[in-house]
Amino acid sequence: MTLPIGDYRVEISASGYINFTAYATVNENYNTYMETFLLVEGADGETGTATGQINNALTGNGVEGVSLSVRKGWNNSQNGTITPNLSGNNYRIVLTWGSNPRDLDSHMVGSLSDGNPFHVYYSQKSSYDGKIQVCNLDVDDTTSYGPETVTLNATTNKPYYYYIYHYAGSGSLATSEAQIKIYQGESLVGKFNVPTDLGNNRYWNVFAIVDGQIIVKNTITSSPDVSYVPDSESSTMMLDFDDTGEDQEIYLYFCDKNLTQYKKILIYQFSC
Ligand SMILES: [Ca+2]
Repeated sequence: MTLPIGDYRVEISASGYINFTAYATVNENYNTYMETFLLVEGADGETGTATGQINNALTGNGVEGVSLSVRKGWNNSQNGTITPNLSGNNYRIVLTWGSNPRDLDSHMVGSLSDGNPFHVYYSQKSSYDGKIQVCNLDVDDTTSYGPETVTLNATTNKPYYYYIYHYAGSGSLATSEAQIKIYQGESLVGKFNVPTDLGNNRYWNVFAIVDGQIIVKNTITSSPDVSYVPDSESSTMMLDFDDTGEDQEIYLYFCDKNLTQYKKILIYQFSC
């Protein structure tokens, strides 16, 4: 659904199940995908259980001394991960999922400064741009839950495509409860939950990072899509004037050759 920008509280209820409250933030020009909610049979006031382990996203090992907040009325067996802070403009992408399928694989495809491609995944765990490690698969988990972590040090302004492949195990991406978090520096800059209504193909094309922007794709296909960000030769720019609110704004749009917008930058804002 389309909603005005803001923070939302979502009340979920069904006959015979414990009510549940979730929270979501809707940002400008950004699709917010909420996680799949598993309602618990029973009535409000009953108790549930909380189990799980908190792992380091770089090593997959358990972490001690963690404080944990628990949500009321939720029968939760989800494991968690925490990730050490990054400096600069590096990105860390952390994949977690449920028990089945047992093995999801993260892939990162991009270009080096000399124009040659690179592809980091379980059988090519790192790639170098000269002496700079541009991409590294820090952890490859093959036995459910994750975390599986990719670190990217973007050395060009060309697109870096991130996608997931259902490598082995029963079930499908749609039933995997897969979730991806993107960290830039010390900030969580993106969170995605796997779509549950886009079929049973094995590739989840999640997003691309290009020139500091996250371009969301979020499709499930029979082969990876690593071409949805238009290259600079076929793109164009347009200026647009927005006077619909109290303030007036001038935006610069980047568009592909079909004039489909993929990036929008606020150039100037003023009040009359
Ligand atoms: Ca894996």
